[in-house]
Amino acid sequence: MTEPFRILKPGTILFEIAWEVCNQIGGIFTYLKSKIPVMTDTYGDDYLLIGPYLPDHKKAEFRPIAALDDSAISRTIVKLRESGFEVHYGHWLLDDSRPKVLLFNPDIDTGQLNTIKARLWEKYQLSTIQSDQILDQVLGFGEILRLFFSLYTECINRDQDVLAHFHEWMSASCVPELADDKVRVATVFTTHSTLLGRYVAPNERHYFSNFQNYDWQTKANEYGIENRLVLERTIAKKAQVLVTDSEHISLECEIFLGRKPDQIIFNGINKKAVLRHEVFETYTQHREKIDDFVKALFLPSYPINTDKAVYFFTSGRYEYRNKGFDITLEAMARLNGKLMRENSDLTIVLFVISKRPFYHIKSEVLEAKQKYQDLRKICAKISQRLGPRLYANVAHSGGSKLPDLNNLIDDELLLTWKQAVRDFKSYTLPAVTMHQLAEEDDITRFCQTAGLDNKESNRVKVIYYPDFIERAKSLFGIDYQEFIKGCNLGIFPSFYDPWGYAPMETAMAGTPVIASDTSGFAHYLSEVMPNHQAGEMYLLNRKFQSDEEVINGLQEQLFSFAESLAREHYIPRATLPTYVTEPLRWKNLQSRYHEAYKLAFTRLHPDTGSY
Ligand code: 1S3
Repeated sequence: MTEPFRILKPGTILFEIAWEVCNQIGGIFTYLKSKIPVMTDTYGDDYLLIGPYLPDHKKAEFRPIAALDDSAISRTIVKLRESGFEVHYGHWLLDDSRPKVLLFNPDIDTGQLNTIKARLWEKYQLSTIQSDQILDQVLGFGEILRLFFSLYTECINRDQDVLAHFHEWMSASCVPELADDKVRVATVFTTHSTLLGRYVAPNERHYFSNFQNYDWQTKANEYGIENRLVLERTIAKKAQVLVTDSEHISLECEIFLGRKPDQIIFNGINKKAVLRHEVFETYTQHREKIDDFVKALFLPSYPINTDKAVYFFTSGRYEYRNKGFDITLEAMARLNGKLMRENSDLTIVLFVISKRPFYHIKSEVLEAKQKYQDLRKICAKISQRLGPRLYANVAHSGGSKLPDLNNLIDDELLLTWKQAVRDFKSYTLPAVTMHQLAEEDDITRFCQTAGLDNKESNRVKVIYYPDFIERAKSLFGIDYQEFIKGCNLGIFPSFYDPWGYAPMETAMAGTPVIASDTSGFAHYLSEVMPNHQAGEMYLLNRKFQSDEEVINGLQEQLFSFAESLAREHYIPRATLPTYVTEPLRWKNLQSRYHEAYKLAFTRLHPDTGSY
């Protein structure tokens, strides 16, 4: 048997730490989920993840390990628990692997928190007098991590190496002290965005022309995030190795964080991109499920022909402007106006998928789904009963003419049918938002004011789905990956999206994509495939165009896409060539991390030479 490929010395323990471990929020969750299978294949039980234990954690995805053994991890957990910290140890239940995870409750004792704050002020002039719940949790989580690594390195052999790979500032507040206290842990800090970028970009029109001239302190003050930024800068400076995922964020690191990243490592994918013959098959299969839901929602109010409808979608973390939801909605509203004026018979359904706080799925939506299913059952029953009668009639009459089907239905069946049709009918407009939101947001407000309210005459219908699409609880009966395969186009005109997993996943799934030139993925594409000749990839120039120009351009693009799709029978699908997709597979990106990890160990032990 050949040894599995390892990029670290045998016995090295590798921890990956992120706020999104067992906690889906945005792209870092996708990053971890897609990377984990390769990591567990390579390192097995020497690979562990650490995240925060939060009240609304998806308990279903975490299976605790009941009995602790005599391992270093178990002994460290016991010590942490004895010190009063809440530590959960178990497996993260993902589709393809079951990595071990540690979850720390970040809500720690106030007295303890104050001691940490005083220490951080003394050591790093990090002022946290003006704190908030998130920052307190970040510091609490960091403190448990600091203690964890200090204790853990005392429990293992002196010659055993430990590497801690942190993602984003929220998971990494312990990094400066780990370095200064000389804890035997090599640290790699990957920043997937910068705090200042996330705050400033959506609010400043000429962000991409101006960001290189910003003074980080002035901007941080302006946006009220100085304490967080000082923390982020200290982490970036003290980590042994700093990594980021795109050229743009690398520049932000230099300007806002005061350190040029050691490496730019693109984000990867786990599975191969779908092949050409698969894309049509999977499209039809998943499209049917989406069709069923669209019929259930709209048919009670008015007729809709799903055979001719065009399905667009956009998705991502709820950052209205950063993810380009504002641009997508505005372009769709204008497109709706144009199609109405032209009396077009096109129907476009726009799905907006972004997790928001909600109470429950709206009862009218669940009812519509139930009634549609009831109606389908009754139709099946009628056809079952009618079949033999029709056959008998044809056999009897010699089949010279079709009988009046009404005469073949008995009263009981007719009554059931009429009742079901009556129940199915609705006199209100189909809902725009599928769930009862905890509060209105920019998406619902925009739809209301722009008349995207699903009335019959609208040519653009909207289905706002404020939750992650997961098979077990999704209204479509499929998961997100299947859902995107059943749509016609993904629209991602993001303004600030450092890498952009959503457009990448869509392209890999074989669905055409409109992506903005501000995302790292689109930038990568433009470099390796300058003419986008091999697929339905459309690049939107956002960096240096005004919103008005972008909206107009997008509206035209959407119009011509929808029109040609409705007119021609050909359904465009995108397949990216392997020279584009293969470099993005995690198994091929691993060697880049190898370099980063080696560098971290070399810097941790400068006197022993290179790793
Ligand atoms: C970030 O997650 P987000 O969706 O908040 O990290 C992702 C992974 O690197 C990246 O794809 C995305 O652009 C960032 O925004």
